[in-house]
Amino acid sequence: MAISMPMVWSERHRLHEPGGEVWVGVRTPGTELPERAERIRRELVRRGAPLVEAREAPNDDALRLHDPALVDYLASAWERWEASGLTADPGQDRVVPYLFAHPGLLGEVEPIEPAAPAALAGRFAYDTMTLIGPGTWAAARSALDVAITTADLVLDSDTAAYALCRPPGHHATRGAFGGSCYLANAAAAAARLADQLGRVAVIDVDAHHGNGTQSLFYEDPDVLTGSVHVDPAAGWFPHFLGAAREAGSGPGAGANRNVPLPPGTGDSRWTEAVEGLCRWARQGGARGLVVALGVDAAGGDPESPLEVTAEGYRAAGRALGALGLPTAFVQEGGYDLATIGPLVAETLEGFEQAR
Ligand code: SP5
Ligand code: ZN
Repeated sequence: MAISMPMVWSERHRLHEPGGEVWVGVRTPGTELPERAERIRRELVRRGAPLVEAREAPNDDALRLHDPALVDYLASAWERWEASGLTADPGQDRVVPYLFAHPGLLGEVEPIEPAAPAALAGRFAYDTMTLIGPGTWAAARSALDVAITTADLVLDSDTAAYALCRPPGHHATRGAFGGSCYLANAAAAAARLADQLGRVAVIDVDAHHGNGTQSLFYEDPDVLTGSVHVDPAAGWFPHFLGAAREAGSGPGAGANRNVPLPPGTGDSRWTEAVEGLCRWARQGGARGLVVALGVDAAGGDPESPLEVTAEGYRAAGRALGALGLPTAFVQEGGYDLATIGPLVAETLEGFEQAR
């Protein structure tokens, strides 16, 4: 077997070195490492995928889904942090939020623009784990270039392409970042496809609920958003969102679908859930597809308790391919360095097998 769809990437992903994550107040090593993308690239090249360098997309295209305040913040967060002296005293070499502009704190009051960089971080970050370092902005911005270049290749070729995005994006919302995500890569690809194709679907197979993608299109009937994930209510990120009852609202009512699965779920129930989302997207009239391709549902991944195998990912690829739609794959999570490349490759091969 070989992979014929192009893989789009940017070496600028390497500029993002999260430097771990602050989890329950403790700086832990973290798993969203630069090596992830290198492993995937090597494996797909080995299987024949043509490598394409991302083109720089204009900011107006790339950033249109986000609040300009979030964009301005992310672009300047590291410089503000460094200038504040926090790197020396108390000696924190990444941007970490200090308190949060929680709705329970603010009520109806418009918050002050705080002078303290650690306070400002808590206006835009919704967790403590998603750290910002010197190259984070450049890398996050390049991941959007990768996603948009991929969508353009799909539109030009009418077939499929793969976006090797890093950092990932499906947890980023219009105005906030978290879950190792800063900017919404898959959503940007979906918006690009929807511009040309009308109604499109995002099917998110990452082990975690795609809360950012969901929220960006929650009221939009023309971007169907479906996600299969480990049940957040059972103790998994993002904890507060991802229930089956979240179905979209207003004109988007019915255009969001969540399939939470119990910890320990393996191939058969997981691939059935993916197939169900495929049927839902077809019945909903999707003319294009974005696959938010996290491979952290694999057994052995350190960030999720799902037990999907390489054969499960291949089966998911076949189901997605059988839809016959112009398709952009966008990389999300997947943290087991030994298997991340093969798992992505199996999915893409299954997809091409079914075309
Ligand atoms: C894109 C993506 O997959 N984001 C997932 C982020 C979930 N991170 C939650 C991390 C929770 C703390 N991890 C501790 C691991 C201890 N083994
Ligand atoms: Zn994930």
